Amino acid sequence: MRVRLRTNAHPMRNFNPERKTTAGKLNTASLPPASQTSLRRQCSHGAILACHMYIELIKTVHTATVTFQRAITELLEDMGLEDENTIAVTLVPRKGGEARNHTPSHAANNDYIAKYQLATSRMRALDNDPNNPLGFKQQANIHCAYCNGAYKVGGKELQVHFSWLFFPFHRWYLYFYERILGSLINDPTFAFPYWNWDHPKGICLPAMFDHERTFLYDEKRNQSPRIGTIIDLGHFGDEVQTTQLQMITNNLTLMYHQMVTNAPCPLPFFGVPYPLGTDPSPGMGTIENIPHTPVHIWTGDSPRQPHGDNMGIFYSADLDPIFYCHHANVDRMWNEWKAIGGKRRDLSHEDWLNSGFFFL
Ligand SMILES: [Cu+2]
Repeated sequence: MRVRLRTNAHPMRNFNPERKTTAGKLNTASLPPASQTSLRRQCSHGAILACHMYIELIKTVHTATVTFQRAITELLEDMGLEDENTIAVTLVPRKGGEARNHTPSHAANNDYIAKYQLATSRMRALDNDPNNPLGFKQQANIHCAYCNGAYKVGGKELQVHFSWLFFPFHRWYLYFYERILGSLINDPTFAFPYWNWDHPKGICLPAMFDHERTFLYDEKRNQSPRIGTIIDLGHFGDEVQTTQLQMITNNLTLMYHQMVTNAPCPLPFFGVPYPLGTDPSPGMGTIENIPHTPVHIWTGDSPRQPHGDNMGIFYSADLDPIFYCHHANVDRMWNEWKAIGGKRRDLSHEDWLNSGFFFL
């Protein structure tokens, strides 16, 4: 099946257009210059301000009641947000389709997790026929094919990372995957949870993926950052020794810069243009670079696997079910970014709009 961007569409996540944003409150002028490396090492007053602004930005768009963790409580208190225990996303049905409510993974209930486990187990069972295109491994192969040189255009590798193809390719990829899961449990409303790593409450490895011998668990995953470890959204291999509170602060600061200061208009956010037949990998957008890539590296099993399998390298990333939960949140950033306002809107270039991908 081939899909084209122009077919109107972003069926996966349409956020309620009536929702209010806090765009008017943002004051980028008061922030220090965006230096990701220095921000990771220190927490200035400006960084705290950026965190606060990012919290302001996201707290208008979530609903879910969750349990506070200690460090998170401290941070929220520090920011005067200690009563803020409801976050959420409101979704509207796509045209002619059923509503799909995407839940942050930390707020998913047991019934939902059981459903997700069941759908994934059935998808894994389809691997009994290695040629079944709906099977877990064949689905993973789709992503592998688009980033490990399976397709060539004009003699050049076709690559869906490191350019403006990153967001649209992954959105369509998740869209079909989600529909397959839903069809396997006869629930057309089934929707991925999203790993809410940009919020203090979702900042650890989601618990539903960390139960050994279940269908959402993956053996090839880094064993040290498991439940309770706060993710480092700037992780490129080095362990950062710091407090939990500092790590959360760093993360939210990075998010603020990648969503707001470093991406005031479309190209810095989506990535460098990649027209047909030109060299692949011209350059990443802000979110693809950080935190998308660090989350992959942080989750992959680099201590035990030579290439950081599964999540830490393209050919195997999708063999870890958490890939989809991670990318559901990456995809969410696309909508969140546009909701900030200003010049933040979709690209209008013909080359981008006419991009197409095959999924079967
Ligand atoms: Cu990815």
